[in-house]
Formats: sequence, C-alpha cells, structure tokens
Amino acid sequence: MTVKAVCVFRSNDKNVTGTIHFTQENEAAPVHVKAELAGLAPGLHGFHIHEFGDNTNGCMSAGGHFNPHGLTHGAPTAQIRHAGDLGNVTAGADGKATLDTTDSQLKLIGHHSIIGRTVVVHEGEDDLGLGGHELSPTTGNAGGRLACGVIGVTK
Ligand SMILES: [Cu+2]
Ligand SMILES: [Zn+2]
Repeated sequence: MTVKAVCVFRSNDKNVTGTIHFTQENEAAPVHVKAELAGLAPGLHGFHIHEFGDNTNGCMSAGGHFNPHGLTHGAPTAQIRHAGDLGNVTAGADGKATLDTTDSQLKLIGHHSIIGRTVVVHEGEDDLGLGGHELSPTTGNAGGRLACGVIGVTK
C-alpha cells in the first residue's frame, strides 16, 4: 500500500517557503521526494531530515540529522551517510529550488519512518562530509537553519 507524506515549511522571520512531497509504494521501494522551495539566496543549501518533529524552539528543536544507524554524515549517494542526508538543493537567481529524486535510505513505512520528523533547509552548502571542517562529519557544515517543517501523513 502506498504511503504519502507532506511537509510544509513555516518560517517566522524569513521569507523561505517550501512544500515537500514524499511517496513510498511499498516497504521495499525507494522514497520519491519532490520539493519546491522559494525565497532562498541563489546557490546551494543543505537539505536534510532531522530527528525530531519538534518546533518548540523553532528549527533548532528538530535535533540533529536523522541517523538511526549511527553513521557519519555523507552525500545522498554515499554508502555511509545519515538516513536523513539529502545533500543540497540549488536555488536559481529567482530564489527558487526544486528537487525531484528517489532515495533508498528514506522510509515512510516501518520502524525508521521519517513521518513525524522535520525537514530543514540551511543557509549554506552541505559539504557532504568532505569539507574538512570540524562540523563536516556531523552536519556538512551547512550553517544555520533557514526554514523547516514537520512531515505529516497525507492521502
Ligand atoms: Cu540539516
Ligand atoms: Zn547528515
């Protein structure tokens, strides 16, 4: 049975908006991710699933990258990565960014489901763990959290 989820960004003090749709057709299938963001500075912005669906203190309450297997931060294409590592989105001169991808480490079904967790877009570029900064192995040194939203079930 196909499971669908959606995340709508809420950011109080920024103009960043976004909607992200997730679809998984069965337990063994990859998750399809389709994102449309706006209001970003042109360029690359880190884009991740963070552990908690908690916005009590804004995006900071979402915790670190969703990492149920205790691995090191990496690129979405890497073998060793956090489950929540979706790399970067690229905003154009108009501030809009889209992402349309499938990911085999994300789940909407089962124990490691991302439903109820948070999508975060960052100020800066995710170096995919390769930047040599002390934060590269944990966050990709992507900088502050511009906007976020909790992933919820949809039809
Ligand atoms: Cu993040
Ligand atoms: Zn990560």
